[in-house]
Amino acid sequence: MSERPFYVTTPIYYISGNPHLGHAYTSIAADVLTRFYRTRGPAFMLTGTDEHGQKVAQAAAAAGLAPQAWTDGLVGKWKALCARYEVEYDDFIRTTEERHTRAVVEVFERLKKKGDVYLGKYEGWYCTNDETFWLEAKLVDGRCPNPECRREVQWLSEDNWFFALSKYRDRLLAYYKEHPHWVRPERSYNEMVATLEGGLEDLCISRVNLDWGVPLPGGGVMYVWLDALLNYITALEWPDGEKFRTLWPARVQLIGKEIARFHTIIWPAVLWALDLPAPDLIFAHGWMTKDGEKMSKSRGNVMDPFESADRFGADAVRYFLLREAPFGSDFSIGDEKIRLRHNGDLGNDLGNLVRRSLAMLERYRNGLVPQPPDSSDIGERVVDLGERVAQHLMALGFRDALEAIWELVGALNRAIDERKPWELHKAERGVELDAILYDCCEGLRWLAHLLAPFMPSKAAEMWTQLGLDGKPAGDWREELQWGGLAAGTQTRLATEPLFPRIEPDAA
Ligand code: ME8
Repeated sequence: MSERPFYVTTPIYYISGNPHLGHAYTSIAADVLTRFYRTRGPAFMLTGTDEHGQKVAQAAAAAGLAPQAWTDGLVGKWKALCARYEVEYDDFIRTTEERHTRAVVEVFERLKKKGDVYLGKYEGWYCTNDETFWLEAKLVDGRCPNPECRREVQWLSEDNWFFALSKYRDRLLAYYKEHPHWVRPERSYNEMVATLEGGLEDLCISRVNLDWGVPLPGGGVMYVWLDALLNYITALEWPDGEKFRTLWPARVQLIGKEIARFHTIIWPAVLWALDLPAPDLIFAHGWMTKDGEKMSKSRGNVMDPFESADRFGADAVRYFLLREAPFGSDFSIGDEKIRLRHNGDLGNDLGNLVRRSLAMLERYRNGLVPQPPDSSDIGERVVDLGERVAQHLMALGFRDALEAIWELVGALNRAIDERKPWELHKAERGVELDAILYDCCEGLRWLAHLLAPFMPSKAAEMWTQLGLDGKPAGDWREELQWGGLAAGTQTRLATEPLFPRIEPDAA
């Protein structure tokens, strides 16, 4: 491919506690995209942990630990979350690593040299939970104006460094107008344009009275948000690294919608101040809600992602998260919802299809894939399915992609119900029996390819049951040609169903 490699990032998560399912959501979405793009060429996924700032320092202090000891103790859990959900990142950056802190200081020096950073006095409020500076006029009833937070804020009167953000306002507005798709979904785009039209203040970028952060020449530490945003380039060894040269600008940066302002106003301005291009696309996805509220640690309504994976299987949770709602929308989640989709879409539709297709093949043809029929209705109907699913994925339409894949699941199940292979067998109509059996197996091969980014383990199991070596891989544009499954392939139906039924919680 002539295009540059696909580079996707997730936010780096605050290491102020254990991960919850909301954190898994973004990382899984990034992994699905990366796995898809890897079928077509080189791809690189970055994730990591945001380890500085007051919020992390307070969590460490509450646990009676020094911040570094606290983050060292927790980072394994965050990596384990990725492992549990088979999120195969290419790099995991911690903002306490030297490769990062060194580059952060370099950014500061360059911005200063350029005249985009100046010394001033910050007199105003600070919300530790959101790690955000708020001017007096913005507060709501004297509290953090973020409706999701509304916590008490802290008064700051500090001599700090400022970034000349206001200088970039016109360029930002022009960029938004010229690139109407660079921030998605549209709701976020419109909100950010409105923010820009309302005017921009310069941004305080240091904390002179804190010591948990990247130390700046002359004292104080870098403001945690600027420190954090820079991870997307420090991990690539900006300024001179080969990775940086080949991967930047990122093709997609995934974030939750609550951090859109940092990523779509501050971040591009900082990049421009460094003479770097903005990323191609920032996608601000919706929130997972529980009992009507955003799932978050501070609300105490979190789901433990390790428990969910133990109960439903990591692949089923991955499927649920991306099938339940369009990526830009909020959606509510709960065990019962996951269970119903598991038993329905996965168990009844997909799992049963695998089982009955391969069981009939075993019974009537000793498990050997027959000759492909001269023509296949199903093959003709799905001829462009791979391309359609690819297009949905490129537009981050995960749900649309899965719905398109389920057209094939449905078509195969209906074909079995209508053509009744058991009757064909009884009536010794071998040619017709071979035709439906072949279509089912070939359809399963397609499904394994199409589902591999979403459910890597289950897709690999389907592949093995089909008697194929390795795992489903390769460019769909080549692999998804109807008739690709070789006649004579010895299939191996597993004894266990692919998605064993899960009973309701006894509680
Ligand atoms: O904001 N639904 O870190 P964070 C969907 N360190 N996604 C959710 C979610 C939910 N209920 N809860 C969390 C920070 N997320 C900063 C980011 S980046 C330079 C610095 C996901 O630990 C979602 O991706 O608060 C959200 O943006 C992120 O976790 C916030 O993680």
